[in-house]
Amino acid sequence: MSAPITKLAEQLLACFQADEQGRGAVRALESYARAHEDWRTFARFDPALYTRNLVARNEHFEMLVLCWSAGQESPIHDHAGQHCFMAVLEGRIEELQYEVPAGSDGGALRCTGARVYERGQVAYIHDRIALHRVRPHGGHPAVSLHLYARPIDVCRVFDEASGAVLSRQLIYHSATG
Ligand code: 2CO
Ligand code: FE2
Repeated sequence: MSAPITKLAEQLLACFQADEQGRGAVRALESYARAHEDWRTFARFDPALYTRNLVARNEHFEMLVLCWSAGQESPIHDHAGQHCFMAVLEGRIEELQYEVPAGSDGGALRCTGARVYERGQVAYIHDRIALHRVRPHGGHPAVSLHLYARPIDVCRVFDEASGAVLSRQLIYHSATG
């Protein structure tokens, strides 16, 4: 019998084949995050930076387990025009959203909101909504399951104070479980 996380990947593939927007993905991620623990096979922490561990990848999406030690955080970044879903698997995760002020030709980004997500909750972001920064909340480590549709190999990262933008190649810390 296949593992719950393998079944989730199959279910998501069916969702995206039926509908490019992947309606149904949120429900599938929520159900998985609330009920299962086999994601632990993919979880690896690194004291130096948050890790990105590949679970599944095809032409429609990629799914990763991200491990966040206390005090680690992502840079402020975008998502290459793709849909990004994030389900919390363990701990709590804070998402801070940012925008580039209208008409600005550089200068500080504006923080437009912050929200803490609990285990089993799913966040969604797209470049049309905001940029974001993600980090574990409450001084504890956290683990999250990320679904990008389509896969993202490069994103842009932004300096909060200056608004300066750099292109960043995204890497996997593990790809075999
Ligand atoms: N997008 C970041 C990454 O894939 C994680 S923040 O949640 O989308 O590294
Ligand atoms: Fe992100």
